[in-house]
Amino acid sequence: MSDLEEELRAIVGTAHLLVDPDLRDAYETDWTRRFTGSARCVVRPADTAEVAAVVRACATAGVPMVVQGGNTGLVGGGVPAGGEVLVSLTRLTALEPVDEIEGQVTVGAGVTLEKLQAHARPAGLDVGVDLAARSSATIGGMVATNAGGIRVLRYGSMRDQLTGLEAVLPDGTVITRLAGLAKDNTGYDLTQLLAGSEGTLAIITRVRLRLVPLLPARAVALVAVDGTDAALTLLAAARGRLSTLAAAEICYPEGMELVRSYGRLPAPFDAEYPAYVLLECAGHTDPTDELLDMLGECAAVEDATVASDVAGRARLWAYRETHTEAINTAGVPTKLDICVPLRELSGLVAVLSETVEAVAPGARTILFGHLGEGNLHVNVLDAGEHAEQVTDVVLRQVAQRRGSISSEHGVGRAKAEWLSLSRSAEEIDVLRRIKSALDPAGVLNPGVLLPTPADDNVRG
Ligand code: 2HG
Ligand code: ZN
Repeated sequence: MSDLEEELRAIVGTAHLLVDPDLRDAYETDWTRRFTGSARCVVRPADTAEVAAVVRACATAGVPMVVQGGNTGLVGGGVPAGGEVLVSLTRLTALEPVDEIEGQVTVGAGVTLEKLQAHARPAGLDVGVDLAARSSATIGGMVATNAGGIRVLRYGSMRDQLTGLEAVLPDGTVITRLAGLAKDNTGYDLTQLLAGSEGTLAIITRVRLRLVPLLPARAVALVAVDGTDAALTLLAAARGRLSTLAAAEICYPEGMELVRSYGRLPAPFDAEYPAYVLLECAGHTDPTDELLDMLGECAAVEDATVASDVAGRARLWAYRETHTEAINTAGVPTKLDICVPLRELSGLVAVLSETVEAVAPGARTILFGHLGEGNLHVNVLDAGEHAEQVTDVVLRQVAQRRGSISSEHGVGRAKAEWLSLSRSAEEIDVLRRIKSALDPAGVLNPGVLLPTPADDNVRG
């Protein structure tokens, strides 16, 4: 074992330094199987002090690190490119008591979203962000990637829940800002700077979040519509009429078919429709009537099925939430996560399949996502060796429509080369200056988020 490994072992203990390839394996490939690389070793610190000691040891040895939470990321930002020390944060699972006066909670970076939800709910509070990977996604990773999910329409994304954090800088310095003050104008907001920085500026070890009221009365509608324009008409009606609107999601027949055969689910309607919208309402009192009234009056509704009980709601959500698993079972997808202004959504959807097929004949394009934000998950199966061209042509369609090449999954390694489609040269220069101010030696997550300088104009 080398000096660095000996030092890391002294910090975390033998059981938490994984050098053997068999033990490293689960950390080295993302769960879509698209990104894989071999780490020098995996190190699993237990708390902030151990993370700081690990970072100091690696920085002194000049060895780069890649940071990983629940390994549910979809852009390759948490798996090694090759030769890094992989710092896994899943042992940072401390859960402090819910602060019911402030309506906030402080948790370790490795706590899963599901565990935090279970922790907050007995106090009548809930986490404002929710997403399908809740059982594995960790709070630290969700902050580092500014995760979005199915409730952004109501509560915003992860950065909007954040009131403070603790993090280890690339030289091992610890910054702690966990008082969770509602008002605090004392200069640059370091907490917000680290949200969405994808492990390139610091390692987040603890997080303080504001919680939202737990809303026990819910109603879900799966609505058949005539296409994307009709879905937007329904969204506008839902926004205008439903004071309790909590989610507005969209999917299309190709995805519906995959999901149905994967989960052996019955057809939700007697006929197939060009698009499906899932609406959820949530309140302290039953929102079902409000939802039914709106659906009854909206001309865009072709057919609808509504459920207010727990099992019925889960049954309807399954049509939307199992898309990722169903697609993964069908192959290794090329995944793109984009958003465009809502007025551009229909035009984009109309050209996506043909855009993909022009560079990857026979590829299958599956679309679904978060209608409220114009956020589509473009999943392409059977792109074969054309995955890169698929990424390029789709992201250019998005950029032409003033959209974002990464709506909620982050840039990671997957989109770094295309960053200039969404950010100006001046902005990228500022991002680089921030990175080199905090991480001059480039030891944290190299190759993630920022393109290597030579690539700047490759895709621009
Ligand atoms: C979702 O909305 C996730 O379900 C995953 O963001 C999206 O698998 C995907 O492309
Ligand atoms: Zn999503």
